Amino acid sequence: MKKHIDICVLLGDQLSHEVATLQQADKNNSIILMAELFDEAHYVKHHKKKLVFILSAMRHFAEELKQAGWNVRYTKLDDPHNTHSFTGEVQRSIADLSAEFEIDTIAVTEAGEYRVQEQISQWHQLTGIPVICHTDTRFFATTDYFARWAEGRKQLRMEYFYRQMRADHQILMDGKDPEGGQWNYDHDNRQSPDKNIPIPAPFSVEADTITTDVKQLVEKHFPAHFGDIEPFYLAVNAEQAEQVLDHFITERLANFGRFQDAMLQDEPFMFHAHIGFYLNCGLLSPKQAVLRVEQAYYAGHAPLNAVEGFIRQILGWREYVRGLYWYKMPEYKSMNALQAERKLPSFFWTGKTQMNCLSQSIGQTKKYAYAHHIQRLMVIGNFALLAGLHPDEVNEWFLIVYADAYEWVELPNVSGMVLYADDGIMASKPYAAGGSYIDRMSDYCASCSYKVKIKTGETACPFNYLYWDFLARNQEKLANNPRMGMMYRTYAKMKDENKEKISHSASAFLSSLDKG
Ligand code: DLZ
Ligand code: SF4
Repeated sequence: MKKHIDICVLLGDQLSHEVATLQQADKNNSIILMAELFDEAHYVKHHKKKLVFILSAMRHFAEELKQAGWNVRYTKLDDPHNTHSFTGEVQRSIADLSAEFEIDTIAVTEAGEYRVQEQISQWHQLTGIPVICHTDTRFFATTDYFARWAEGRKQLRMEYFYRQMRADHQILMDGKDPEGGQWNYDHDNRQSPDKNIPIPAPFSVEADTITTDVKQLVEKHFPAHFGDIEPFYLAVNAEQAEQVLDHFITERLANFGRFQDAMLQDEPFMFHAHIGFYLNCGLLSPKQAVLRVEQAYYAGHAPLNAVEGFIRQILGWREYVRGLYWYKMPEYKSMNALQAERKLPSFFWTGKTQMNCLSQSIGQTKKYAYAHHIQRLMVIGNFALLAGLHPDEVNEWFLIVYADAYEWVELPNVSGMVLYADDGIMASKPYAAGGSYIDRMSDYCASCSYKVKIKTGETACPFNYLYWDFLARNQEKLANNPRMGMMYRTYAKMKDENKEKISHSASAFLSSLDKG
């Protein structure tokens, strides 16, 4: 009689012993399926460093599983039998294993991306074997929790979701009240950078043989993909990812809050945590990260504005965008409320532009597969919004270039927060700004070919005239937004001559973009 087994599929962003598939499985009767797939590497052409990171982390995790006594069936990228899709690998495993085993179920934890969940939903019909799809318990909130919160609300503002999450999970609470009496300390979190405060060196680790092999594999199979493999600085297993979190808590957290929006020339990492890579692929537990940072506050190691700011990112924003993604997909992906149609300028792939803030942010993205939040939002994102770049192009770029990006987190941030393509489902107004905000929060403007104080003409900072031109172009759509009223009144009071100069400068700049 054949032995009964379950096939347990682990996706490349489920690299955690806590993931429900493993928690619910019986080691003696389970075969864990992991596979390196062209489908996943190609559907957008991921940054080379991101590919090295994910494939190396997958290989390290498979080794850990084997050492812990799991039976792992791992398909490498260059295995000649590799079908290169999740569905193909499930079907091939069943064909291979059926001779020896009776396969009772296929178990998996819900996918992060809609595209992959669609594939999972076909497995039962394709194979005839029952599929158990577990809830992803690594998140604080289930998709149902978010749907219950969202149902019947006119607006889905993160702030209210976050308050409910704080209360429900009793994080940073003083009974029924928020710790310190306020929910949000962002007014303390917008200090200009201070060059006299040393920025700690980021985590980095010597590549072991697994990572070295994967680097060669990626170079061989994906030579045309964007980005640099070296320097490879990312943690590739849970132990190293824990070290990155420790390092953040001891060295950076105290300054994280006040310098959250600050940018300095040639300083890609600032006081940020750089743990999104690990939270999003499973190497680090978001629940642990929140608890550790909360403990740091109660132990007196960091001020409340820093701790609350960090916790809002993880317990608030991260959970909220994931909830929103599943609540609004698939329609969310095709939204383009401002009818933005421009193609992505070629400098998004090279960093070669005279605009220093963009050159810095994109150059660092190419080198590190990372840029911090405010570079993504206020520099690159703000430019994409003001220049009217098509949401599909911007979404694809953000998904490709950042090693922490998966569609569930990237799409709402880009279509909702950056581009206002979702017509205000997420943000109460477009996150648009002229050059002076970048100047206040960085030292980029001092080394730029453009002059941030000049408003129009060839030497003017393009953000300045693009900002007003964006408002003028989208007047019909945005003028009635109460949070935009003041800016539209200011625009209305401008002399016609100045409005013409703005329009002329913007047209000249945008047509030069189109010409490449
Ligand atoms: C992002 C990614 C890449 C580049 N490669 C793989 C892979 O080869 N195998 C795999 O299982 N997962 C990979 N991933 C992560 C998946 O894209 C991710 O698990 C899904 O998008 C989640 O829905
Ligand atoms: Fe960016 Fe304008 Fe400053 Fe140049 S002047 S760095 S383009 S904000």
